Amino acid sequence: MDKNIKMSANEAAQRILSWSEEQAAGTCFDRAGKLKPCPIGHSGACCKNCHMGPCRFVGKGAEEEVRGVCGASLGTVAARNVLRMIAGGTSAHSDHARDMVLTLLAVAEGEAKDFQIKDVKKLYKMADILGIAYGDGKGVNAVAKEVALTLLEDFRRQTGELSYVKRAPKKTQERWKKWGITPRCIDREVVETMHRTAVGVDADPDHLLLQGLRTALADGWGGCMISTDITDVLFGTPSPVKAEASFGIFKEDEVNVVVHGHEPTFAETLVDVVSEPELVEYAKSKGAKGINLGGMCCTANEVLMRHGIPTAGGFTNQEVGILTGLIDVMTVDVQCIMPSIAEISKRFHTKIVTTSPKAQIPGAVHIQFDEHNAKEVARKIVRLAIDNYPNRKPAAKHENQKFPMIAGFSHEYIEYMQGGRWRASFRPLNDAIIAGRIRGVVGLAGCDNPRVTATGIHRYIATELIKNDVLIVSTGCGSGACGTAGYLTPEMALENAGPGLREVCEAIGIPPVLHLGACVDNSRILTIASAMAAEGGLSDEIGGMPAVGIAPEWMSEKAMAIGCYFAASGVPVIFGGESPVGSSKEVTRIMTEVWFERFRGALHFEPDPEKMLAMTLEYIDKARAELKLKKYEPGRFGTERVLMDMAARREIEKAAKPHLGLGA
Ligand code: NFS
Repeated sequence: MDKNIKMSANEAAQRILSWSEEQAAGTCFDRAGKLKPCPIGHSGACCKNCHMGPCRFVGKGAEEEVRGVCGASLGTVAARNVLRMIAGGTSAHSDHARDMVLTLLAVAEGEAKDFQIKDVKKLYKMADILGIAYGDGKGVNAVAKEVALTLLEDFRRQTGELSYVKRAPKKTQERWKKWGITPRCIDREVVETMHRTAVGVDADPDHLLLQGLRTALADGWGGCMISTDITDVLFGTPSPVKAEASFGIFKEDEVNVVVHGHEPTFAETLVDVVSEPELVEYAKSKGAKGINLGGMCCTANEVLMRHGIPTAGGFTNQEVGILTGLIDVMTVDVQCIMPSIAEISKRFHTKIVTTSPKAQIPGAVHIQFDEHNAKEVARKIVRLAIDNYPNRKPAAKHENQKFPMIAGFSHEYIEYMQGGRWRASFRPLNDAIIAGRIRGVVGLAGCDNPRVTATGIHRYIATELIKNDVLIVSTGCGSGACGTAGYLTPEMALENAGPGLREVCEAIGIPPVLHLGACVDNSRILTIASAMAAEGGLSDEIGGMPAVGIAPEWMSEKAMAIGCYFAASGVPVIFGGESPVGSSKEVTRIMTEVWFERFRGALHFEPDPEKMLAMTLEYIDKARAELKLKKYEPGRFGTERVLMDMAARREIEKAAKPHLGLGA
């Protein structure tokens, strides 16, 4: 068997990678083969927070006897390393969120003419939460301005609490208070984390890790949630859309523009301009039939969720996409962009365009995007792509494989789909769990990773969980992995789901894996879990729900921040791969047993996919037993309220204009 077979579980990627080997075009898979991770740093046993080191904690008894030059123990060092990852991840999500707040402010002040507020209802919902008055002749922009200014405080407030903390169930908030981890704001928590992990400051692993959780909560209930909300307000709250995924989305006879990175604003502008008749005519003048927009990673998820723009998948697909030779321009903004794409693109005609003032890549063209002149910049980049279309080189590897998919499951839509516009609630979901029709819920998230068979563990976990009647909500590259495998269709439920989950999916017309959006949209899982707690019948806090978070192929610091905010919120989380704190038994115990005792969440690291699955089901079944729910038995359900089917929902809404959505 070709060794590339092991690189990616995506068959089209395998074919392209086999071809690329002949061309000796290095990809992350080749580099992962050549660069073995340092086993000392990989398990958290290396400290480089000052220049007396790096100090490496190796040998027998390292945990008990070995000390760094400053006297720090292995537990201190392993905990500090985790904290710095959390701070890095929180910074990434939250800096993105800050830009969203500033864009909302610019729109409200009439300074970003190419954007408007699309979801006024959601803006008012935010205003309600933030205690901002609206109506009574107060204009939408005035409300938006106040919302933006209030949320800016969440970055710089020195005392008090993050605004969105109050969205969590009361009991969850009480746990945070008790352990002193309620975040004050975003920037202060990140700065304090960097301070406390500097040489000679906080040395108590448990005390350090509590600050890690506080910072992670600032990420989840701050950066991520703010980002999701404002993106919905500016560009529309998602509802289900049909789209396609994998490398076949690139068209041979059209100009292909690909958006890659994380920020939605520039990509939204591209969505607007690519259909402008003048640009389409210009593309035709160069021999193309039209302009085709596609995406990669989380920028892709943003425009997929709202417009059905097709995706070529997640992190490990970015270089592979370029190897198709069909991408005329790839725009990149921030995060998860391999600098190597500029190098690999030189073999073809592809132009890489960096658009953020924060990120430039040697070998790429830099055309800076600014929300004040958004469309102008977008048109310039599309013209660049059109001019580049005739330069395509024959030596490349085209692929036709693509799968249909359904995306666009916002919190709001999930509520709507369970009862229509007038009876929207989480009751039917809770009832289905109570009755054992749905055994539990798993958030399948995080990166895909060239250190394993990329996307393969996501697929395995998704397949096995739905067989076991576990409903999956997915985000980020987890969604990409499922989408490029054809798992995001309702048919997937018919073919693979257990009998209870299948019945629920058929009744509502949904896939068994619900695509919730980008990684920042993990915040949608927090709001869904809070709504389930408020609905009653299950746990009255996020902790104790038959729910687990899994990031089977994680690699980014952002994933660490996410895993920790779920753990602090009450969700047991399982990450794949070797543990980054594996060298310290003490830190491992705190992150699993101690956190579970205090918050009912935990963060485990488990490289074996089968064990990951077994742990997940065990957590779910234990939670069911503690909630005194019916013991899960495949195909045998208790009684509960009937889920609304599409016909019943339409009946209720005859008089009202139905919400845009799947089949509605
Ligand atoms: Ni999340 Fe999205 Fe993917 Fe990992 Fe990177 S793209 S923000 S970090 S690699 S899931």
